[in-house]
Amino acid sequence: MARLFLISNRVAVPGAGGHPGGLEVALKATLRKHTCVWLGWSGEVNEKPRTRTIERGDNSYILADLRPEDFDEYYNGFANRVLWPIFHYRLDLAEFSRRDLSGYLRVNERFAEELARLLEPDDIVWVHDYHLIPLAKALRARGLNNRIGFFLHIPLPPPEILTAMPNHERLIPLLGDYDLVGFQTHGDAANFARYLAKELGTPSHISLRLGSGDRAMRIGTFPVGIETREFTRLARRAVKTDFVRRVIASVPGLLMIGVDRLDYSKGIPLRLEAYERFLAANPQWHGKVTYLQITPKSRSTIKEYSEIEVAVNSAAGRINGTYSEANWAPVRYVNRPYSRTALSGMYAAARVGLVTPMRDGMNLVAKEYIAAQDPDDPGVLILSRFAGAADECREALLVNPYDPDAVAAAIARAMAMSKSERKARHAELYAALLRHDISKWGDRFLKALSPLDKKGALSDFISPLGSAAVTGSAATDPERPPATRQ
Ligand code: GDG
Repeated sequence: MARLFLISNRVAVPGAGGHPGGLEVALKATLRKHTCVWLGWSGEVNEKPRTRTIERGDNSYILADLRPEDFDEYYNGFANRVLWPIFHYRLDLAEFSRRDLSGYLRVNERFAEELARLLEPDDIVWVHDYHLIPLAKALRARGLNNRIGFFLHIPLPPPEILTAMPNHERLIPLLGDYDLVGFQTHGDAANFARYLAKELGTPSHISLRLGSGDRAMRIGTFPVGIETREFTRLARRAVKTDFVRRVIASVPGLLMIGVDRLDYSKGIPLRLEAYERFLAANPQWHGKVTYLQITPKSRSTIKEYSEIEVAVNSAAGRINGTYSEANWAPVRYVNRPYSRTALSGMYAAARVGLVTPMRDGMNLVAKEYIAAQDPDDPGVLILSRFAGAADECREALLVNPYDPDAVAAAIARAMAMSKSERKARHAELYAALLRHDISKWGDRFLKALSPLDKKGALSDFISPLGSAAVTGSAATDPERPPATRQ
């Protein structure tokens, strides 16, 4: 029977602990349904790298160590200090001295080598995220003709930004060796098609042929979702636990919640500034609202990440210093992770969910917040229009995260919103979540990747690019705000 090979930078082995992340959540259902082999970096750095295999049920997890220079050049270097900032539209944070691709390509070769030893001709390969763009090329060079798909979890910027990336002309066209390249939103997919049209002169068409030979690379849109109903059930149980009851009892008035990895893309400093402006403009809410920001640290060895840590600490301290009373602090800033159950209960207890990334591929926290709400008395989601989730969550209060006054106004509006409006918005949001439930996500991608799928049978999955993608017309403009009632 064909196996499914999942390849990503990090591998989440069940029961092994580790940092929470969107990828783990996204792949859960796929791992349950298929016989999978999940290969990636073990998280360990060794002069003499080892490769270990762990078996869990029907699935195998292959964990490869990195050499110190690989860690430095591939992970800390090209992936996190060039690709991550530029794909999140932050040319100002990209380290152009890290332009050297060699370490990045070397690790991709290493993963390809491990895979080539294991793959049977009918196995399917599904590669995840920006760390592994060249993997298909490295596999094809070893003579492998398996179906290979790629999914980008983070945004893809327009060619005007992407072409400022060092070595983009060597890297981005390598996606042409995949059979299917998937994105979170139509905007990201349209950006890719525009890049190909501009840089390679490829006709912008739903089925693109890149490189030589007869392999057709296709582009599709596959918005990542969550296990909606399961998360709703989890939250319903969690609000009754002692832990969540104690959190609720300790908060005077209403709770507002933010949950993000400590990452500059998530917009935490400007979000705090918006809250500060809300407090300044709305003294009637003093003592009656508490903002709980849960922020597990990530990538703390990178300078930009330690800088953001300092900025967030100082903003939270400043707000509390200015507005706290003996019996109330406006901000609770927590730097540690919580269990998924505890998180779901805290989402459920919060009247407002504040999700304001400057740019985000999708953002699962927004979806989890919606799923956790009690439909008879739901909270309000404030969501950045620059999160992929904004395409689906049109009944959230959509905000521009660069404009703290607008976010402050949205907080005031959310706090005062009538129950009937909250219920109406929540019902629409919940229906949108079910339409893109994660239980269907892996199936949709794998069906589109399957060799049985003839060209034209893919219309469900393929973004409506057409020639509009080349001209950047309003029909595919990624910046075009979705319709909203706000
Ligand atoms: C990438 C893309 C895309 C967070 N803190 C804790 C915790 N989390 C969980 C959340 C959520 C996940 O981590 C974070 O997912 P996001 O989607 O918000 O963000 P990234 O990690 O940046 O993920 C993103 C995603 O991939 C999937 O495609 O949506 O745009 O950047 O599930 O709940 N989980 C636990 N404790 C915490 O303290 N247990």
